[in-house]
Amino acid sequence: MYNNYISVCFNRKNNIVDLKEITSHFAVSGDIAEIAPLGAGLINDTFRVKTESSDTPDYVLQRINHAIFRNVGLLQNNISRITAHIRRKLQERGESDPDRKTLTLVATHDGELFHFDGENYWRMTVYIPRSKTYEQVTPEFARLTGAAFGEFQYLLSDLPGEPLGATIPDFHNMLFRLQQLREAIAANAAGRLEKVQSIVDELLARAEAMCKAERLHQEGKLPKRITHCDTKVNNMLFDEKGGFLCVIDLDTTMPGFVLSDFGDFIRTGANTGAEDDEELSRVGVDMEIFREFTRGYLQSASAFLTPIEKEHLPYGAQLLTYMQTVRFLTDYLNGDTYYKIKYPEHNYQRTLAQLTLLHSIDAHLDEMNDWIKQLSK
Ligand code: GN1
Ligand code: MG
Repeated sequence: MYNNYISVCFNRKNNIVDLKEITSHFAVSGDIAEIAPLGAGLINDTFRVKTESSDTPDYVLQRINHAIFRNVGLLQNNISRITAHIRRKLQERGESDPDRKTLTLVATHDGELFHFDGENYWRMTVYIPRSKTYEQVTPEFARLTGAAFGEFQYLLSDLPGEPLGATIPDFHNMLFRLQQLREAIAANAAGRLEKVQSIVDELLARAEAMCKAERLHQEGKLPKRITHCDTKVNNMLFDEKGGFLCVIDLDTTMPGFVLSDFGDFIRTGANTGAEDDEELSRVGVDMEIFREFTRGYLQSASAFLTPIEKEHLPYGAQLLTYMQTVRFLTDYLNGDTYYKIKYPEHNYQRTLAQLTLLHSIDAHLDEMNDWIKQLSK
């Protein structure tokens, strides 16, 4: 619920929030011309803050969903360390335009990484000029994106200091996500269980197989590295010529399996339909995108991936699509308490669309495995 012209939005209690007033707490340059909603994230609320002059940058203002990111200090501290480290490494290697290749946080006048208005937490970054996001990519973009994600993981592999804290504990832990589903089934809070019983049965029948990554980790066979954990295609910025700029939405960058980042890109970027497509016949895995993303990813990540990680990449595509199906279904059963929805049955439609994609990935699994073997020769 936004009003573009007078730069206000509503908080959860339906009180008006003056976005210009919020912006005034941050150390921005220039006069504010306009504040308008930006992007299609399902968790935080994002706005573009335009300034009057072309000599001053525009900014991105975000209200952090604090019900989900409970420790905002830890969250912002992680992002500050990640972006500073990436910038330093890009500068060391003589990168020409480091300011467009990583995010720049804007502090408050008191030097804090976020502003608390008594109810909501806000943060700001510099808007990267002439950047674009996409919901779907071409094979060429997919290859660049794959290489960029391998690079992102590589750049963060020597982050100094303490390991990054988990901004959402157990975020991609399949055992935990299944436990949440089982709790949602038991509570049946929204009275929707009957409608989705056959999906529930199908998902639970695959539960054990889908916890393989956690098992491999417990056996010491699958490492945790710093991963982005939300590699949706719309979490990447491209320049006006289609070159890759940088990875955004760093909220969930924390220790995890590389399978997460690989799998979540395939789930979103290699889907011929939308994540919530109402026409299920449009949904399926685009193998050309899969092949090009994998080619790019292995170009930059082969150097550090173990054979077990490489071999399980197609499994990662299944796992992340399965996990997202479980998460949308859980939210549907709980009565839509987590993801923003646009209509009452939205989480149901998302569940169906993700399940359809999962079936398509299942059908292409052998082909995916063959491709990885071919690239690894
Ligand atoms: C959320 O914030 P956004 O829209 O980029 C979610 C991801 C899900 C995704 C599904 C913190 O990402 O985990 O995969 O929606 N982020 C969080 O589209 O839960
Ligand atoms: Mg996002």
